[in-house]
Amino acid sequence: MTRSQPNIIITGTPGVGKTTHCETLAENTGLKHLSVNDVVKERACHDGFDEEYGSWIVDEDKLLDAIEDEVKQGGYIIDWHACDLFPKSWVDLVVVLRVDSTMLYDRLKARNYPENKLQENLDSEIMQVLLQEARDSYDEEVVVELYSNTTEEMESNVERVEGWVKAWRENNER
Ligand code: DAT
Repeated sequence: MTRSQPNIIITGTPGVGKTTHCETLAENTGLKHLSVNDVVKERACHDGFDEEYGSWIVDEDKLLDAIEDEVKQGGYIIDWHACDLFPKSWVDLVVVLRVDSTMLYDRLKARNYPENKLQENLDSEIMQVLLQEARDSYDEEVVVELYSNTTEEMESNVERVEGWVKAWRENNER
């Protein structure tokens, strides 16, 4: 099925700036911000809450079923700290946001993350886990790595993705 609007994944370690980017992009492009976290909670796509990590245990099959009909139509910015579960055919662009570890430490500390969760996420960012996951799951030309340390970087990232959306729309006009 061809989409009349593109689907974009914005991924990266928690605290990297996914939500902030998605909200601005949604406002500027008219694409819809799909917070997977909210879907997991609101449509109960989970097997309960993991108290130790303070996060939901996601049922990926349920999640995909819950969003499939909408996402296949196109026009979504998917906001999630994983990307390998989404079928390649759903996705036109994968943006992996990156951040320096000192900056990430401060952001997660400000969110009162417990020490084990904070350390795990710092390790994950340093090891480029999400970037690798994106590169393993999607074609090279679909994956873009962008830094999100400063407001200036965020603004330039948003502009860049907006430019990409504009070009996609021009190339896919029907
Ligand atoms: P995520 O959705 O990836 O967990 P977020 O958008 O909630 O991240 O951002 C976490 C915090 O960091 C939030 O207080 C906003 C701030 N932030 C994110 N990206 C930033 C950037 N590029 N420059 C300055 N602050 C940023």
